[in-house]
Amino acid sequence: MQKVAIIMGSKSDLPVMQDAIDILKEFNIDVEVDIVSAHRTPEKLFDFSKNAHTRGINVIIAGAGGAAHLPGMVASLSPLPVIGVPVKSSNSIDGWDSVLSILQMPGGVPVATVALNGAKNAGILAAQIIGASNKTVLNTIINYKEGLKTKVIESSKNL
Ligand code: RP5
Repeated sequence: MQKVAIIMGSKSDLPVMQDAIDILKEFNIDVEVDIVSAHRTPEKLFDFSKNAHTRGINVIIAGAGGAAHLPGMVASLSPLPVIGVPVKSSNSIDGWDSVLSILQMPGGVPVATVALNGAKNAGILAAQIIGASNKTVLNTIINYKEGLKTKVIESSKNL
């Protein structure tokens, strides 16, 4: 069973990160959810990042706000693909701080950064990464995209 770990810097990120949990559950992909703070629990961050791939995790989604170091630090320690979700949090000036903290990674340490509060897309991207080597998940994504197309076509009929 393929598994995605969804971590966030604070419980206050959960309302945003819930979108990633929901879409992955809709896709029948196993998720594990935890709070891991780069600044407040650095030892937990280290343990999580060093061991995630040995525990059957395939993709990591990491969300944080403000001085959002969590996704980048996880990516520096883990061999797994890391998707970063910039969160517009209470300590974020306008969201740009979170976006740029996650986006502007140095060469060699990629973080696939989604839009501000874009946890749903993070979940879909995680599923697509798994779907590249899993036919069942790939078919789920194909059906999901067909559904998006159908919705647009239907909505244009009702104008
Ligand atoms: C970040 O600080 C967290 O990811 C969160 O987005 C933000 C605020 O955290 P709390 O003060 O609400 O715990 O590290």
